[in-house]
Amino acid sequence: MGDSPVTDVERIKAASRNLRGTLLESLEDPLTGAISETDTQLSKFHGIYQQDDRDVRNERKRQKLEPAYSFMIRARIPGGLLTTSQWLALDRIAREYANDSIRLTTRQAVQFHGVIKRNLKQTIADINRAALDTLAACGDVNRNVMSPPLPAWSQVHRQVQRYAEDLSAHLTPASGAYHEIWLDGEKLLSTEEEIEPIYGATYLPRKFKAAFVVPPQNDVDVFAQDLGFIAIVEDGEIAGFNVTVGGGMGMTHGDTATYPRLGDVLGFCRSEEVLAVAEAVVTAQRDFGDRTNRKHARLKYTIDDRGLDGFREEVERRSGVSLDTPRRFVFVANGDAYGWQRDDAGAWHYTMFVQNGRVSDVGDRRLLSGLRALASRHTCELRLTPNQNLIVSRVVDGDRDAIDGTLREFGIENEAHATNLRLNSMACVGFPTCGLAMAESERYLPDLIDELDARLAELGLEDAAITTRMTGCANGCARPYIAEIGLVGKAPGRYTLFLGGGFAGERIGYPLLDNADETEILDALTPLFARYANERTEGEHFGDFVVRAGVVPEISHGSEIRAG
Ligand code: SRM
Ligand code: SF4
Repeated sequence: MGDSPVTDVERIKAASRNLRGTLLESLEDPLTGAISETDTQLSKFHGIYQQDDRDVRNERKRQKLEPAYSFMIRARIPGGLLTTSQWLALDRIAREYANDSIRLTTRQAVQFHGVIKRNLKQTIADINRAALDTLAACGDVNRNVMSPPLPAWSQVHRQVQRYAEDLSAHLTPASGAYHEIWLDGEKLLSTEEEIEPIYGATYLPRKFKAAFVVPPQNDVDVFAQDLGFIAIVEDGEIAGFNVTVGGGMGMTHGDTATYPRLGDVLGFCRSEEVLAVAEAVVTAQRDFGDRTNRKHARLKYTIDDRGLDGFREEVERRSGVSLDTPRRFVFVANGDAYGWQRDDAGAWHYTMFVQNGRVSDVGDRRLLSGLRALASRHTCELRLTPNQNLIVSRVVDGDRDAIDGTLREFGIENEAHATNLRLNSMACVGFPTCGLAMAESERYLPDLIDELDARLAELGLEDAAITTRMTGCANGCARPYIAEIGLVGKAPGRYTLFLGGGFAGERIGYPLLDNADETEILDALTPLFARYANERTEGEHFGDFVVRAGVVPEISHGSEIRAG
């Protein structure tokens, strides 16, 4: 760091008057479907990304036309908890302003794609009318706080959800910019007096992510988070939380200074200390994170640079909390548990597979219409999962059959389309909307799963549940580095193949093949599946097997994969 200048984004934030910039002027400019370049950075803090349709980018350029600009809007939904009327509002927005689809994300939120500039304000207003918002869904602030969506212990999970909502509220920016710009809120005459008590005028050096989790399910992938709270449940009560820090997935192909990293357990805190500890972690990162290099600005690098012990002392000093020795916990899986399950209070929950989070009507599988019918007809809650799926939640005994009927009517019951491999797969958005995609992801993984399924079936492994995650670039939005099979896009049709991630999200995989096409990927995996069929021990997961069999080395810190 030293005397290096701060990044352009830092300068934009500093001059933005707490995220206002010239967004109002940009929205009113009728000459372009875009907003100004500096506003594209600020709009992220409001949950809005400017994009252009990459399928038609070159053709429009040839015709000397402006790119086909539209906007992605991300709503913030702590713990992914929605009422049926909120779902119906999202469904309306998808059909009126977006591309007839709702995209469930890997952080229990939803995205709309294809909203044009002149519909932005109305879309944001409609989201807020449904008692949701988009503020801080993106940007250099704390993002959507995750919380486990599938209750086993209804009381414990309800409490954890409340902690997630409290943390989300505590870390929401205080700036009035969002209300002024999108909701016609009163404009401050001067922003000089407006204080961001936690973030300050330049917010955080980079994005920041937090999650709560209740073992033994690691569905939120707590080790991929900047900040995690692992609930320690004793005698049916929450005794407190183990705090994790420094997880993160993003890296850059070929840049050996970047790497995915698992969070470290910092210590144990009592429930009433959660907000103080979280705020101390956030402000320490605010003050010590690298503002001169965005590729080195996440908390994971701050911790590796300063050391975990030094960071713990800083958090204890700032929070006034003395962290205890971490308590014991065990995770068994980082995926979702599908189908019907009953919680300890007797309510039922149906986890529905949503391929790569895309809720739309395709052929006989009418997910958008089916969920609209479900939300209109039945009494339930909807929970979005961190694996891009959806849970029809808190269903009473007598309603199960009716809900099963609705699922069948629209062709959206799990049995209709999913093998275990598919149920354990996810892909990031990628083309055509993501400006950073280097290879297909959401549009390609289903076909690759067909190929892999065929090979598994030939080996009698049709029931194998192997986590398979694909991303269109190395940013890691589907957390591929902790999948048992991770495919990370490098160029059109080419991927880095990571193997050996832990089934419970507790180990990073190793890059076995680089820049591989489909044939090379299948040629590498097929003999390994055959060995797995013959040599695995009872209950052994594929990721553990490839490490035990010496196919790939065990990775204990993400920086070890630099050579790969
Ligand atoms: Fe992500 C950027 C989509 C979860 C790491 N991510 C992006 C952008 C906004 C591209 C951009 O900056 O222009 C993508 C928009 C694509 C589109 O067209 O919609 C995008 N990220 C997503 C989503 C929608 C993927 C999905 O298929 O579900 C997820 C939205 C989550 C949410 O609701 O908030 C999403 N992104 C993640 C995760 C997973 C997680 O948070 O658990 C990660 C890895 C964890 C982490 O943050 O380390 C992730 N996204 C990134 C990064 C790399 C950050 C880094 O430290 O290097 C970028 C690029 C960046 O920030 O510069 C990025
Ligand atoms: Fe886009 Fe890359 Fe994230 Fe996929 S991993 S959504 S391609 S930024």
